[in-house]
Amino acid sequence: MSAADERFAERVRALRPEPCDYPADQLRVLYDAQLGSRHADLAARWMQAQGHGYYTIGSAGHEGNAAVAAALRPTDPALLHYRSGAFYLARAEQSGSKEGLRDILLGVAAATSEPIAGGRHKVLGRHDLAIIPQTSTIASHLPRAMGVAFSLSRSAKLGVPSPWPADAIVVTSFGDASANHSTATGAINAALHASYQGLPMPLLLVCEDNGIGISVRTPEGWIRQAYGQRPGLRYFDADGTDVAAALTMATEAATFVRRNRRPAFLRLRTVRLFGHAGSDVETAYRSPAELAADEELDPLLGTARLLLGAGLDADDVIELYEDKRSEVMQIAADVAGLPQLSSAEAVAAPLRFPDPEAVAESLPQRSTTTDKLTLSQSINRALADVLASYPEAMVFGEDVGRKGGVYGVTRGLQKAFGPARVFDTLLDEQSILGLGLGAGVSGLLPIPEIQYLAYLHNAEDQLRGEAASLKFFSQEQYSNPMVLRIAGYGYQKGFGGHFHNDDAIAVLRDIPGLVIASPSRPDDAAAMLHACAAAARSSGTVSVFLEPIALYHRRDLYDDGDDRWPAPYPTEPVPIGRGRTYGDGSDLTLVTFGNGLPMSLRVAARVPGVRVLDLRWLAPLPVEDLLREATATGGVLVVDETRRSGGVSEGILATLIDHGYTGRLARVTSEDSFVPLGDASRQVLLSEQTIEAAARELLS
Ligand SMILES: Cc1ncc(C[n+]2csc(CCOP(=O)(O)OP(=O)(O)O)c2C)c(N)n1
Ligand SMILES: [Mg+2]
Repeated sequence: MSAADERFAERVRALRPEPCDYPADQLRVLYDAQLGSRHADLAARWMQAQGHGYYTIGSAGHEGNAAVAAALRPTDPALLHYRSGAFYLARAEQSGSKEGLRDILLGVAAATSEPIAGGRHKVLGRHDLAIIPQTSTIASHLPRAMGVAFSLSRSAKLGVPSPWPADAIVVTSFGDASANHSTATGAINAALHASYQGLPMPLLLVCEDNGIGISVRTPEGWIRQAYGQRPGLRYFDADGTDVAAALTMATEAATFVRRNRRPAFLRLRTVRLFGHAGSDVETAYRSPAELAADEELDPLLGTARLLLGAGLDADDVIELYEDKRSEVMQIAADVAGLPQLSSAEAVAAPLRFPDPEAVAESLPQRSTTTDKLTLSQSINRALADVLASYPEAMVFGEDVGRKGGVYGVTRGLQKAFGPARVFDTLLDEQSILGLGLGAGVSGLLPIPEIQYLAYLHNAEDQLRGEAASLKFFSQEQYSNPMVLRIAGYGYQKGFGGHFHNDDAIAVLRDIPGLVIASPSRPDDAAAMLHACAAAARSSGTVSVFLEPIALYHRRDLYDDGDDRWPAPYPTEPVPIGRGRTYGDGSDLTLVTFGNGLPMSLRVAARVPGVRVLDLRWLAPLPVEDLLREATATGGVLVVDETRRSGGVSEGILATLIDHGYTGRLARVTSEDSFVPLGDASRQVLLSEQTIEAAARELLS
């Protein structure tokens, strides 16, 4: 028995019994989850000391959150704070699982047998408990929680099967410091914005308020000040150190949300015991008096008091504590040293690109037309095909509904498919993506739009940290299929400046497993959009579909008015990761994509011996096509409209070199600059003249 355990026993003996409305049996169940969580925290530190534990952020002091689980149904989707360990155990017990404690300790041991992340992280999640794993980015799970709450009724409205019961509510928990994060405030705002318009938003927000974030105090009363009087947000306050009071309040809050399908905010007052994490020396920033005051409010003592009030004696209460300690330490000893992931392939297995056959089998019905279409018209038609073929598909974003998109790409879709499937959102990219993430885990196929590439960046974590990592942290038990359309790249004439001509795609290219489509031609664009939608549907793939704004309405290719850019709607699919070759010039290959394609085609028409490879996909790169076309001519000029540093060309050069290409090699790119307004943009964007000069030089 450790000193901490002895102190606990001493304190239990000194407690005064307290009566409550709950019977001893029910209290014992909650106490069991709380004890399990506490001892798992202690065991994690022991495991770390033995060299077999890798995570010591615990739930001690927060165990009142077991009452939140008890107030809900085990089928209510949950997205949890990292201190919601007792919630996890209470829910496991509710579902009849005996494995809750083992799950948590397997996570601490980074064991491959851990049921959700398979050793990739210590997360609270399990598919059969309806707990979607969280990442460690503060509040980043809240936009998805809002999206799941939105999708609950939307899937029913669309007649699409949902993994969640129709009367479920969504619970999400987070800390008091996290409540200030723009991701949290944005998600809560989006939930209220939807609810204000009468849309169902059954979302229970649980703020586990321990008054501190690592070492920074949350001002006393701040959570109530920030959320207590928010119109449209019912506020509940519960003492998480008294599990009976917490259960009563959490039940009231959950009932409110379930009945009214409206959001509620539950502040659960907690304390933080044992510091922020095992490595945290909290005496450096908290006084002894402060620490002692928190210890007095230990929720385990709170429950012990109630158990005494319900007729147990102190020895019983201490025995339960001791029995749980033995049980947990036995499991800790069992799991310590279990195998961890032992190859890069095993680690990255959930990140692989979709299987081409599965994609080919899931393609939407292609409509037919012999008309020549612009890029914008072709994407519009492809979206219509996807919406017509997949009842679970939804197109949404800023201005995509009534207006039909800033550039008319979604024109007519809302009219054809109704406002439940094609709709405008509020102006918040983080929430747009969060809505997509929630829809994706709810049986829907979200096709969100970000209006301009420059505006992806303020919401990018939702794509990188959340969307792209979900399969990784859940071994593909959860996936969030999504096709994210983004209008981007430069060369818009008459409308410019950096923000409407952004070409920063480095932030996309390094996201593992993310498919990046970069169509240039109208026919390719439609077939590629179909492929992305089919990959989402068949394999839960997240794709980014980059649309070159400057080519949306383009008509000419070689000469003014030649009408050679519009193309008939495609009749053949375009496989993911395959490029397209133009011409059979035998002296030089121009490797390009996006706006680089029409420029390169024009250069090829003037310079003899040149062929052009349009990569079409920036991830996965069409390596096979690239190597074939490079060796066919023995000369490569990479034509890259993005910036020289961090741009696409770096990846293409590296790929060629990695694969042993030794022929002539050069690149032309845009400058390392933001794009200025007006004619000055020509000073920094890659030009056709530059391409031609570099091509001739390589040929000479
Ligand atoms: C976006 C982000 N910034 C910083 C961190 C580092 N960090 C981890 S926990 C934490 C404090 C969170 O405090 P609070 O929300 O009150 O939760 P508590 O740990 O007190 O339960 C910080 C700053 C992070 N994980 N994510
Ligand atoms: Mg806190």
